[in-house]
Amino acid sequence: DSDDPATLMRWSEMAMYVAKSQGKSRYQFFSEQINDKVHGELQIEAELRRALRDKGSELWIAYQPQLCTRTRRLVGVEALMRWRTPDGKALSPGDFIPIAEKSGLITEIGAWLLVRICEDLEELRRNGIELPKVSVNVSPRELKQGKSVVDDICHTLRRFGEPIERFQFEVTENALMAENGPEVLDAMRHAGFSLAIDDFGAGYSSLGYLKRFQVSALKIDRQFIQELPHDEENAAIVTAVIQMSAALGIKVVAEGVETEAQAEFLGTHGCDVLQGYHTGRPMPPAQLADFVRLNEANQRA
Ligand code: G
Ligand code: G
Ligand code: MN
Repeated sequence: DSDDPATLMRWSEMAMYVAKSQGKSRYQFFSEQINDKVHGELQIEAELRRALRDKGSELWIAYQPQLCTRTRRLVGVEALMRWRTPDGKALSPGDFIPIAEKSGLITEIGAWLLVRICEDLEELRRNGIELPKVSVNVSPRELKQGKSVVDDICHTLRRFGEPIERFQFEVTENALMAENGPEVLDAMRHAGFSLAIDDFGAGYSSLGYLKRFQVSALKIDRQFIQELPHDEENAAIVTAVIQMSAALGIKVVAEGVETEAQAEFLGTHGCDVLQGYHTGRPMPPAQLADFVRLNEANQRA
């Protein structure tokens, strides 16, 4: 692909990285697409690094309400990262989190995220609002740092006077098997945090993990919720997960609830918590304040 030895080396190395990212014992030829992809990712990584340095004015956090299925009272929120670049483009965490994971930048993002959440909670408190619970997504790569990450988290929360019990960490099923995963999750629980399994049913589940890690909540992946109540197989899966969780004393959160029919089905079958566009979209903190006030007023009425 080139007459120049240095370029040839660089491009073969790029091809090697692509091969490695797809598993062991593979080969991969270099192509222009690979060049574009690697350059695109490097550019996003550089911009993300800059955005973090700029005290995160492009980065903000959206909070999605979680409501009690029975009373529709707010029981918590999930913190979801958002990025609006200077040219007005909104990048989804689905696009930049995987890149941040590959480059290790996720560690800095995780630290930034927690501070920003504490600042948002402080601002809400000034407006007379205390959130019951905040769920934070943690990626497998963040667990790789080992138990010291839990000390760092506790340190930040102490600095802001935030109670540990207010925080829940969401991990996907594969995080339980990640390098240092079990130790870090144990340390989180011992420190007083609760754990939720995110996208439950979408990965490789080992039911033994639910017991082993004393999980507090299961979040049923939205692929199972989407076609409720008419899809009989999904209805059976969801009902079974709810029954199993109830027997284990684990709370069930339904993700991606988009219709009242889904909410009703979930209520009838004993699902504890609803999260989705139907009960509340991810929203900036100011809007969340209005949401909480309205929710409280509805509870009194
Ligand atoms: O909000 P959205 O649907 O675009 O999120 C896409 C994915 O990004 C979700 O799976 C969510 O768990 C993940 N995500 C959102 N915010 C964070 C974050 O702050 N840290 C990590 N590790 N993942 C996040
Ligand atoms: O993987 P995780 O559960 O963390 O992803 C949560 C993401 O799901 C959020 O980023 C949010 O944007 C998205 N989401 C939340 N509610 C709904 C919904 O009702 N429908 C769909 N399609 N996506 C949703
Ligand atoms: Mn989540």
